[in-house]
Amino acid sequence: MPRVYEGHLTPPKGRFALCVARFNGFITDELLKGAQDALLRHGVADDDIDVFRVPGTFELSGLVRKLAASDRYAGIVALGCVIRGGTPHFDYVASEVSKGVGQVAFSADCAVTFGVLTCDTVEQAVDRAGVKAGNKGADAAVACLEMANLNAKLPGARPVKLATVTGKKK
Ligand code: INI
Repeated sequence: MPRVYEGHLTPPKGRFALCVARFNGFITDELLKGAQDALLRHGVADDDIDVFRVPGTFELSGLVRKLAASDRYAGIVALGCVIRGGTPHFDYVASEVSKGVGQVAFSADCAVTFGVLTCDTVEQAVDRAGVKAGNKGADAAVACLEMANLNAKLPGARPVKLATVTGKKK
């Protein structure tokens, strides 16, 4: 029989970072609540969740890169919301955050997932922040948990540093 590696929805050792943009806060606050609730309901301890806030979605990638490099997290979730306006700004912010967080996800040892909404309208964003289309923050948190769980099982996996952000050993 082949040996199958897959992640389960149970917390591995280590902390989770939820990185959230304040821009479009009426949406991102809901993504954050969804992400936090999803982790807690899957057994992640409240004390093992750190929330980091940045001004806008553009700032997420830099923060996610630094947190991944700290080796202190089993998982990092990026949460933001970009809504198309009348100028090309949307395209620049959406493109940079997807590339930036994607690059970190590709190279980091920890799980990095993408809970950034890129919507044409406010209504689409509302639907994806807990109304008609579920909560994409919760979805990204569950995906992060699964990947963190899988990472811990991979052959040759390196253990995450079990320390809080302030350096206190757990
Ligand atoms: N930031 C967002 O998170 N969402 C947006 O829709 C958005 N728009 O459209 O402008 C936005 N802009 C701010 C950007 O993320 C940076 O914070 C800003 O450019 C400073 O670097």
